[in-house]
Amino acid sequence: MDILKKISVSIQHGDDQSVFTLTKRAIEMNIPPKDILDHGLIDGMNIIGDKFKHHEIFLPDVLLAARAMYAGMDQLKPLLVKDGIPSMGKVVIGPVRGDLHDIGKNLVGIMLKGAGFDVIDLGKDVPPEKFVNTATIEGAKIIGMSALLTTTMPVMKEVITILRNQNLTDKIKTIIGGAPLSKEYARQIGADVYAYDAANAVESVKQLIQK
Ligand code: B1M
Repeated sequence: MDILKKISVSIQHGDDQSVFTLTKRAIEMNIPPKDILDHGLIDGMNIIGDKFKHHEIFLPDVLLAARAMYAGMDQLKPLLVKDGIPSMGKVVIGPVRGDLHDIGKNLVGIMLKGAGFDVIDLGKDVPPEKFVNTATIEGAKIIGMSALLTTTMPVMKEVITILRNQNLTDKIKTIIGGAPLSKEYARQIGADVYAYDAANAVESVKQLIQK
């Protein structure tokens, strides 16, 4: 079994120690960090998601997989973030109110930092006003919101409504992401852009910041 497959399987077993050791080894083998992420860690997490959906595993298994995911991500982080490059601008990010899924958002944050953006990470379960207030106070031009639950998706529209009511939509652009979202949903709620993964989020933010 190749090492990326082994990482994926260890994520599925929730074995954080193996994920740590295998990720370290993959880095030493000079496998590109993006490949370790996509074909190892994220692959494992996607399989966990499918099994959970079909009731083959339960919530504690998902929690263990998430912990194992961080054992790998923490090692990749310094490789994806380059220090000392001039700031491309500020981006406020977080999962919306009611949403505790932060792995994808953290990846987006890591990749944005790597591309030279100042990332203001609001953690998780972020109330709509907090996105707008922080962006205003910090002079951020972009608000990035994530939602992994169909029940939390509508909170994104609340943020956009606040921006509209305060006439801020020209100054502050919005990007949304997360597994249940789509380009069509972004259009429906008036978000400026939808990004399907972390690399696409970086490209989209670069384009938005130039507008
Ligand atoms: Co939950 N969960 N979960 N979960 N969980 C999902 C989302 C689910 C699809 C699983 C399933 O049924 N197949 C399902 C949602 C169903 C739905 O709404 N239709 C679900 C459920 C039901 C729940 C609970 C309600 C379960 C319960 O309590 N009964 C509960 C809700 C908690 C809450 O938020 N209030 C819950 C809890 C949890 C854990 C805490 C155990 C854990 C989260 C741990 C953590 O994040 N620290 C967890 C996990 C891990 C998952 C799955 C398995 C994996 C999510 C993940 O991290 N993926 C997930 C199944 C799935 O998504 N397939 C599931 C890896 C990550 C890299 O991908 O987050 O999609 P993702 O991010 C991607 C892109 O989407 C994009 O880029 C990222 C990198 O490529 N992206 C952005 C993400 N954010 C972006 C922002 C951007 C741009 C792009 O711009 C700002």
